[in-house]
Amino acid sequence: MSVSLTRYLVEQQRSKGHIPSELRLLLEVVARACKGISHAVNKGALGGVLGSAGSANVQGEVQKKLDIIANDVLIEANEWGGHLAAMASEEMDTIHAVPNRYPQGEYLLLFDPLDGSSNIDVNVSIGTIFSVLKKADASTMVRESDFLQAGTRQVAAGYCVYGPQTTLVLTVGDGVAMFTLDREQGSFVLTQEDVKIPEDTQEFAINMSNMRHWAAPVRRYVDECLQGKEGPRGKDFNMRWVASMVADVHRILTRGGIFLYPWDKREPGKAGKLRLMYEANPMSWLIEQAGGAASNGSARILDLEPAQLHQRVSVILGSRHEVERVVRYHQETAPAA
Ligand code: P6P
Repeated sequence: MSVSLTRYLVEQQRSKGHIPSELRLLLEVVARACKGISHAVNKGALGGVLGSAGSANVQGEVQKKLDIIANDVLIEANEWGGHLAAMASEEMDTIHAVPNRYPQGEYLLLFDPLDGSSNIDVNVSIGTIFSVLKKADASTMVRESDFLQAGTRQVAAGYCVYGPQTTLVLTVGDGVAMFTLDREQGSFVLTQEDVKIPEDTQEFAINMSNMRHWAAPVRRYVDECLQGKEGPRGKDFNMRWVASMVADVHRILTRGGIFLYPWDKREPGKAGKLRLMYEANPMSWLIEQAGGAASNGSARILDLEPAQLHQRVSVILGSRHEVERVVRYHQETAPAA
């Protein structure tokens, strides 16, 4: 008997008391929105959804048509449910408060509606990343500052990867579960629960073209991996880089590995490329819930107190022993306190 996402969430609610009904409803609405995005993505050229939208987002990046479609699908799906106070997206400058014509809820939804956009037109896996927080004070009008909470405050986090399968990966703080979209039934079916990442790995993921810009600890770590059996690690490593965080993280959750998008000296004032609130925090919680680790090189990502909604962060996450090694290398080169 297959277990649907709905049944899994009801059982989580009933047996573990982990998720109130409003949060369960929210997660089911997000999953339904991801189904809609998957449908649009799968149409590709047939749906006239490829290519640039001719606009730029708050990050100054060229928006793809599907970026905007995915954002609109998530906004429209989540506005009326009564479980949200507001939403925040990589594609929107500021928060989107639930319109007054709908009931306001206590949850805050953050998302990167379509991560990995550079891969859309070349038919490589992309995905939606989402994070759920609770509004601290239910009595006040929702503001951007309500979103500025550390990753440890998340009540749910996940992503949906649009690849050979459409797979929803979710945590509500009781481990990580994976649900594969059964297109015949039109529902997400539980295909793995209690996901665990091996503590060691022989596979690293980083954009090697940036090597000359990395800080010394990252350079040392990657150099040692490249030296293989003859080097200090005494084993050979493999390298992967999809340039879709969702795809790289899904591989790591499935078979282990380490993912690095570190600070580099191309723009020294920028902490990193990836965004803390709707990329690094949800992915870091999933990785930790699966037994891995996630650091910015000197601190646990989930402990970082955000100052801005779209702030960036250096990301090193995956198999625990490998992340700890990279952090150790940073500590060994950190200026004496
Ligand atoms: P680069 C996609 O644009 C993204 O935000 C992540 O999904 C991905 O890991 C990274 O950027 C890829 O960056 O510089 O290798 O293209």
